Amino acid sequence: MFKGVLFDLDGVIADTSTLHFDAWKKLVNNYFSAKLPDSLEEKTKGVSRGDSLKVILNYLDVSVSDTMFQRLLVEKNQTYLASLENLSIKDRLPGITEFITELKQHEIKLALASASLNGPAILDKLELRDAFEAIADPSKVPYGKPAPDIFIAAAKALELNPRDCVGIEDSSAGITAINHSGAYSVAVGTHPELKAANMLLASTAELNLDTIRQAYPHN
Ligand code: G16
Ligand code: MG
Repeated sequence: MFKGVLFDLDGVIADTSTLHFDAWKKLVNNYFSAKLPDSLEEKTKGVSRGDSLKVILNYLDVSVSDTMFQRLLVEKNQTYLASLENLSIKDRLPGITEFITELKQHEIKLALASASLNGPAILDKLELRDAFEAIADPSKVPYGKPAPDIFIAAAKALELNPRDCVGIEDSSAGITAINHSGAYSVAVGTHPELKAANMLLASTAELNLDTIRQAYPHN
């Protein structure tokens, strides 16, 4: 049986992933009078703020000065934070409250493995901060997702080997990261690239201890 669960945040715990892309779309409209295709959303999911901006500038085929790059990051975050203003317990994704309760009842430890620098503030708004034994700091790991660093850091913060942990993700970058960390990967969503996960669930509503326990290979 696994001893820890390493949670992604946006798109797994909180209904915030479209808010990120909405903020990018607004930024690109304001600064470049351009529209981003929906297909770009998957390429920015789970990817750090700076790496997401690189993906977007590459798509637009524009280069900007370092000063402008920083300004764009600040402005995107301001838009994103404004959209979080009314975030509350109601924005926990379906099944998350029940799943976390089940994990706690079985004394399974929880860690956050999000790329978001806003992770702790979002957990506060969702009233979930106390449920987590550890929050891995994305600013302290050398490489972001799809590198495994944040999942390795999250397992370490729980004093566990990644092999004894399950990682849960909604992005293909995140599934690659979990797979390379050594943890057992569970994807939630329907994007074809999520098929690289050890277990694929259509949505967070399907997360439950028994389903994962039965498939987990190191029992
Ligand atoms: C999230 C989102 C990404 C976002 C990243 C950084 O990752 O999926 O779209 O770019 O965090 O967020 P912030 O700008 O708030 O630091 P995750 O890992 O929680 O899915
Ligand atoms: Mg995510």
